[in-house]
Amino acid sequence: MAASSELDYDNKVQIVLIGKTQVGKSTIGNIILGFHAFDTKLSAASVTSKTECKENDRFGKQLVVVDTPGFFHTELTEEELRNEYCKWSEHISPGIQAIVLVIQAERFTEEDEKTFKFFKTLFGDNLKDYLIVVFTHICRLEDQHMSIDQFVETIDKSSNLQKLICKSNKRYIALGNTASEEEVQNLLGMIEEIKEVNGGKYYSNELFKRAQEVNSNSIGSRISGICTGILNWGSKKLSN
Ligand SMILES: Nc1nc2c(ncn2[C@@H]2O[C@H](COP(=O)(O)OP(=O)(O)O)[C@@H](O)[C@H]2O)c(=O)[nH]1
Ligand SMILES: [Mg+2]
Repeated sequence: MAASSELDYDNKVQIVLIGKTQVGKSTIGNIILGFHAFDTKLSAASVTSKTECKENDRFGKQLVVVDTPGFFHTELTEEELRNEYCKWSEHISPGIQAIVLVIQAERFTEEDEKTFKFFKTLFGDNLKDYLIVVFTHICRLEDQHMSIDQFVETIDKSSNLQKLICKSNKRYIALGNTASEEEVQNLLGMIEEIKEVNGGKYYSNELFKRAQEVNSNSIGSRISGICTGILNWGSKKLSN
């Protein structure tokens, strides 16, 4: 486990990569770390099936990156994925400084909306304070002479993604698989801004645990609502 104390907060950059399968999460992880840390492949199935943590000293910082399996993983159920995502906190303590949501710059589908909603619920309300959206496959935008700002403007205002982007202070960046060191440093600069705004506070294992408790309470209350409904229906039947 990559343990951190208050003392090395400034020197460390600890992040988790999240997003759908095949959008380029592992590729971004490799670009940030500067070596082939995670397997990447164009494949019908997801290549990454386990949450993995790798690190490297670069740009005068100790970079720690957690890569996760993609949402809509072809072989894992939503429940198995949820459990796998929860493992980031086994790799990093006391927390992460940024949550990087990797998205392909393309037209968004219902599947994408479901993905963004899943992550909003998984990380809870605090997600917005630590979120950076990284758009990949930007050659498509370049082909159409479109800037990343113009692309973000086209995203539906009522979508989960647009709401997340607005709430996170519009922290987004375009980073393709051919990104230069300078572009990686721009991303690291964004993480430094998050660190400053959050005043030395991590998205901690504790915050994550609390978000899971809220999730299980809301699932619990939904189940208890269904049970109450069934009981009410049964007692009405009996009294008729
Ligand atoms: N054209 C293009 N291909 C990319 C980009 N990022 C990743 N890829 C390719 O997409 C495939 C899946 O990438 P990977 O990083 O394994 O996706 P993951 O499932 O999200 O981890 C690989 O063949 C990558 O080389 C990008 O920005 N542009
Ligand atoms: Mg991967």
